[in-house]
Amino acid sequence: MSNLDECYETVIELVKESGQLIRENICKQKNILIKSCDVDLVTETDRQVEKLLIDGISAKFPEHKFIGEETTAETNKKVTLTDDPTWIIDPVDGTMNFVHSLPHTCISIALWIDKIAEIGIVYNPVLEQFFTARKGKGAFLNGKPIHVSQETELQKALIMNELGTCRDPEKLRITIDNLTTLTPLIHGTRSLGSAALNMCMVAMGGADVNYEFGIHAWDVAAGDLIVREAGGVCIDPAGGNFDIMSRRVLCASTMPLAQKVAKVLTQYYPERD
Ligand code: LIP
Repeated sequence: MSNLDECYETVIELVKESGQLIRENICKQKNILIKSCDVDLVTETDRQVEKLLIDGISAKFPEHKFIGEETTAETNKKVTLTDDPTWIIDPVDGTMNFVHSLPHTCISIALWIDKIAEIGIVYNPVLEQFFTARKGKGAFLNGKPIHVSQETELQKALIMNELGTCRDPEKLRITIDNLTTLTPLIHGTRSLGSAALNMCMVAMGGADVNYEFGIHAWDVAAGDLIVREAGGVCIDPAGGNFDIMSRRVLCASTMPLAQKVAKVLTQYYPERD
């Protein structure tokens, strides 16, 4: 078994174990803490899941590095992605949904080596949606291959997007302006409240585009690989190359459709991770 195979087998078991924590707690009373603003929340479960994943991986791969949403928030450390094997973790993506017991919430974890995505996993343990991808080996939902739609036309596109956590007036204005601009041009917009799940909807062909300004590396690190291994594309919302640290993402079923969306978007540039 290669080292990557061992990494994959190990993280699959840890994600399944972590999913149990989310399933057991989503309908319980929660101890909710506020982070950067009063809609940027964290719960004990977020922290427990992240600790379970980091402790489990470190036990087998002590030299591996981690970028975790909650560890980053607690230590207030600047996020740095090196060439080292690095696990990029959002322990509960869709925390607001989890707080409200809305079952669109997931664990998102990816392994990047030399700044290249090798493993991507997004698991919604409430609805039992287990999305997986390994570089060059395709993308799967519950073990079955998934593929993006073949949509290239804006007017036939279903687009995932989010208002996001940030309540910065300029960001809100741009977000709403973009929805106002896009809505007459497309089939419609949808929001699951989780960037990782939004990206997986594109990967499985249930939506044609997902874009968002203000997300973090941990929200998109796994979704990027899952979309690309499902035959889609992941780029910067202005049309250039995807930059995981830029806090900007646009993924789509096809490059022509991605570029058509990029052309109509008003851009927003958050402070980088
Ligand atoms: C969420 C993202 C979502 C964004 C939310 C929030 P979290 O991540 O997945 O795309 O719109 O504001 O950041 O905080 O639930 O892990």
